[in-house]
Amino acid sequence: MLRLSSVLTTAALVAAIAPSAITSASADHASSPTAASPTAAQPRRHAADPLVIAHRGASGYRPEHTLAAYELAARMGADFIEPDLVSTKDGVLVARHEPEISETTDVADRPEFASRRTTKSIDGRPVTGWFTSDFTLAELKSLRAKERLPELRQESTMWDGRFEVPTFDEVLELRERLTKELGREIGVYPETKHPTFFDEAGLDLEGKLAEAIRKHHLDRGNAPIFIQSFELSNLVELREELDVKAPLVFLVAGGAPYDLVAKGDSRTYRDLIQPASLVELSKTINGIGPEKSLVIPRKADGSLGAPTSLVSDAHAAGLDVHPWTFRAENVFLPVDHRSGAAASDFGRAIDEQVTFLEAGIDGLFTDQADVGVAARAEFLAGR
Ligand SMILES: [Ca+2]
Ligand SMILES: [Ca+2]
Repeated sequence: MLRLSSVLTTAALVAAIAPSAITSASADHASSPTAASPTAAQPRRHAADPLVIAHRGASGYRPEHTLAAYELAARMGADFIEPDLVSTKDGVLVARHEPEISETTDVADRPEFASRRTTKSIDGRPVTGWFTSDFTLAELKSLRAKERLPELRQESTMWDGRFEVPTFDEVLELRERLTKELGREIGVYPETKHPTFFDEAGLDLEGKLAEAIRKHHLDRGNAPIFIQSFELSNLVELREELDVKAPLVFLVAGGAPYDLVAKGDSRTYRDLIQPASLVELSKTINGIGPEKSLVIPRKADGSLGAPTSLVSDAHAAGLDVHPWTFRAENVFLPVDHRSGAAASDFGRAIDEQVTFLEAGIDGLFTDQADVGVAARAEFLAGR
């Protein structure tokens, strides 16, 4: 049966959650009008221990978005593995951080693909390189992954040239195998990358994603999955048009979602995380994934500051908060958490993460799953 909401265009639905449409900003999710909406998100599954989400796999130790990186993260104790999803030319979802793949594969060294180098506009910016949308799956499978940050993560370069670009299906099969073997649920946290770019290329991500998670029995509100996006329209599309039941997470950074920019909608991420907007968003989404400085900013001197109201604002709207990205190397840490002389040396990352966990976050994205697991254990022991 066609749902009433599905006859609305995505644009109309996104417009419907404009701040001007908000009539109630009640902090009490259970009694707010949003809770009665047929499209309201499920009550927040709180009280559970915070989640350790392996950002691009154990990407601090292995080339990112490889089955080896995901598997190592699960064995280190991560609850979720995080594939970023892009499309091949023949419409297969594969795991890469960007459509452009010269940073994370050996494509630039392959003479047979030299002529594929080109420039495309991604989110309004020109990008030059090789794009998954110009390669069939068979062609992509002939490439090998490499470490994205070789100077910072020299040990990981030992694995260059050894792993394929995995399909989303292969990631979901790995999840099932590891769940059985480890005797605990390994969740999957797929991100749709640049949905507007792929729509314009005629390679829709959302239908394929919905199909894959249904095939793998993950399209339930309580399934071990979160679907994330920096764009808003495609989350609305997943919920309203594709009737996806799996939890949805809206990623938040600086600037503005590109789907809104492309439509001439002037709202920024900052507008969208105001308390009233979060309540309205909770009709569609189950959580937010903010850049971590939106939860605890750094002071002018680069040291860690005091928490903002974002966690309590999101919790008041019934939304989980999963900030990113926690990395152990000094170069990524607040200056008062650094240790050792080199940018690549590990600093006091456990302390940083415990401080964020004490601020009430519901999970964290980390490149070093073992560090996240240690921080969570310390936090839980002290709670
Ligand atoms: Ca991601
Ligand atoms: Ca789409």
